[in-house]
Amino acid sequence: MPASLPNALDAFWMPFTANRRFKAEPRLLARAEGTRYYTPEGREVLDGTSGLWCVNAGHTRAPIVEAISRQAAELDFAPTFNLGHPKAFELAARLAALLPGDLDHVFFANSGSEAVDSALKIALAYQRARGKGEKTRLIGRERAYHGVGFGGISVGGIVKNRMHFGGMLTGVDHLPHTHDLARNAFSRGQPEHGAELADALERLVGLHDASTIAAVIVEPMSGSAGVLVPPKGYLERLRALCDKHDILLIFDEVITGFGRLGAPFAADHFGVRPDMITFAKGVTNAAVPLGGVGVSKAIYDLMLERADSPVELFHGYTYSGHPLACAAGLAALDIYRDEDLFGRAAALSAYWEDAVHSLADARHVIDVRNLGLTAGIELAPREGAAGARATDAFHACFDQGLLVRVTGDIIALSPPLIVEKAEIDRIVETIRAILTGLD
Ligand code: PXG
Repeated sequence: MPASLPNALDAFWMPFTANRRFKAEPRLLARAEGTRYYTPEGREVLDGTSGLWCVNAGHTRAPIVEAISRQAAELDFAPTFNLGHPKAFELAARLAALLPGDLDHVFFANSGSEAVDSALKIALAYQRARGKGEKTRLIGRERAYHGVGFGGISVGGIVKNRMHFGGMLTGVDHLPHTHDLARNAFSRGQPEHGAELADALERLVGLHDASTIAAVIVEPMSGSAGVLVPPKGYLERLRALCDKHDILLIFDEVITGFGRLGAPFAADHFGVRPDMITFAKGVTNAAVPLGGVGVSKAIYDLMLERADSPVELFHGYTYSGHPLACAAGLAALDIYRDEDLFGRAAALSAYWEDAVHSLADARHVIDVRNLGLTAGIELAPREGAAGARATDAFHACFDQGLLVRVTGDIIALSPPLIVEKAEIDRIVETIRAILTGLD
């Protein structure tokens, strides 16, 4: 390429990417079907991560493709501010039926980040509407990922996602994370130790007083931080403390929703009921961006009754309930139901657990953890070069035809729920061989 011409990849400032490195050595995906991606040269790559934890039913599923295309021809856009179109109501009703307990109402956004900011704002507006307007503090957790909006990074706990962006929201505090290699390494499913970490909420209540705290938000299982599985009893304790102190509990289920743990939501898997659930990703099988918040009947009813103006919530997006997203969501929910994909994930999870734990003695591995169809394989970091070993593993896997995610020195796996046992074997064998050959 002549020096005067810009690199054809130059204009796109890629998110969360080392742009120089990528553009010098690009890895492109051109096509996908089922559990496979294909590069522009036609090379096959097994998708070990459901894209970014989102293509739960596998890629380019025909009913979703057809639903989107029919919808685009019939009604491309309709406002949902004081108007509506049938599929937004239909999808909200289907989601309300799928969401646990009394989470009977759905607010639509377009991404997980917007879902999180929406849930935080609903929490604040709810406390104010019930006459507790001094309850404004939001409590997150170390190592949490709640997207990249200012609300999400404020309650989030991934240092690099926060440290460059100033003071963020005021009145935010954090619980400690639950990752404890010394006590819990190589746990199968939920680790034994750490339920007492939830008691840190008592300390925060002691520090700030419950009368100032609106809500606690946690990922029931942290995905982005590298599959951090909650210790046995931890979420139950957090729920009990929130009840004791009249604090809302929000589960961020952007990753854990739609079958990832072998149940519709992590709240079902753990048997713990939050007051709100944020979702995105798998709701449309990632074919069209969509996010949202499942809201309890108690919150919704009170807001409608007590709000100080006819519009109860001064919040929403041009594309809240976009017709294409709703059509894709309805088709995705049909596939999940008709193919019993959440049940399939539950049935496969024992095979998955055995397979990933067979890597316990692979080179560099210092922890293996799993839940549902997720796994984290933690590697010993290279001396003075945190993250470098896992990044090399990511590149080697891709070149060997396997897509994985890495964060720090952790390889994160979350295959589509349609994955076959032979594909699970291939994922594990590829990783073992690559780790054996890696410095
Ligand atoms: N909450 C959680 C729990 C998430 O995992 C978001 C919110 C934000 O969603 P949006 O749609 O705004 O990106 C997420 C997103 C990774 C990875 O590699 C994870 C996410 C996004 C991109 C990469 O682990 N999770």
